[in-house]
Amino acid sequence: SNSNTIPLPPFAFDEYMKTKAKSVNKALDDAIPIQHPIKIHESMRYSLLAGGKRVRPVLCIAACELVGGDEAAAMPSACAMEMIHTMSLIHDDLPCMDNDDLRRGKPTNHIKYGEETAILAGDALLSFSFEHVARATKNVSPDRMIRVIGELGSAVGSEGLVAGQIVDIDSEGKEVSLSDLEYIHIHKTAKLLEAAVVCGAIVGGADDESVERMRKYARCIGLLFQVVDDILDVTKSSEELGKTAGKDLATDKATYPKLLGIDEARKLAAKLVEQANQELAYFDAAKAAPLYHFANYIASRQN
Ligand code: GRG
Repeated sequence: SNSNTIPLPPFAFDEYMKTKAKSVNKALDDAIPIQHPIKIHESMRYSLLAGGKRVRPVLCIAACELVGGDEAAAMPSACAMEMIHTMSLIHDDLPCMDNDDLRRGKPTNHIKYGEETAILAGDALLSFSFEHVARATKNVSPDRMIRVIGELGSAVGSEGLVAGQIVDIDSEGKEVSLSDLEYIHIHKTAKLLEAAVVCGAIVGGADDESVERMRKYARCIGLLFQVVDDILDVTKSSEELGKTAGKDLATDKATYPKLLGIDEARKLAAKLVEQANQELAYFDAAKAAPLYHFANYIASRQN
């Protein structure tokens, strides 16, 4: 699905991801120390430090650096993105939602700590994400900080992740159209990626045009993430099962390959990479290298 019209600028992306993820992990570890009451802080840290890819925080930092800001300015916002992402996973795994026992290769939060603690750990992570952005961000104007808080709130709430989740839950067992599917993914996945990129740009000092370009870029890669996920679901399970129809086609969950066919789904993925690249064309290519590579990384991941 890698049909970029623009050749990727040379850039050591794997190295970049590794280095940035490492400093994010350190900042997350420092942000939430174990303190009284021990149980809730342990539970928050258990899921937060369970080894995700750190896509959202690294995107936040990359957006900040693209417009001339430094890593330190973006780090509290970057951490907030991962706190919110983690809390959404904790709640998504609960028995009343997806009822999952495993996440990132480990028992889910409620399996390890019990449902009451898992719900509270999610709530505490969400609340702390805002507190952390407000208290720990240095050398960014109050005006920009207020915009960041607004972006965060709308990414999470009833026009963001929560909207995506409720529509997803309500569509279970029903016929889902392409536009329903897009709505779910835009809200469940793209909104937080968008907030990560936009908040990074804002704290980095971006002008309005740059912020909006990056917002569009983020929407494309957010949707791309899910289209690729759906394609992998089919191709992986057909390999595993040695069949033409993968597990995805056997369940009643709506996916892009199911609604469009695998070839059209691949074309859509290619189109989204191209659109993302078009938004980046506004910026200096060398400076935007991390974001070009991000789009390519999301498009071409194999699992
Ligand atoms: C936000 C208040 C509030 C409640 C939660 C449960 C819920 C509402 C929303 C569900 C959100 C959800 C689970 C979206 C899916 C997001 C997604 C694409 C997860 C996979 O992300 P990766 O691949 O995972 O970045 P890692 O483990 O690498 O971090």
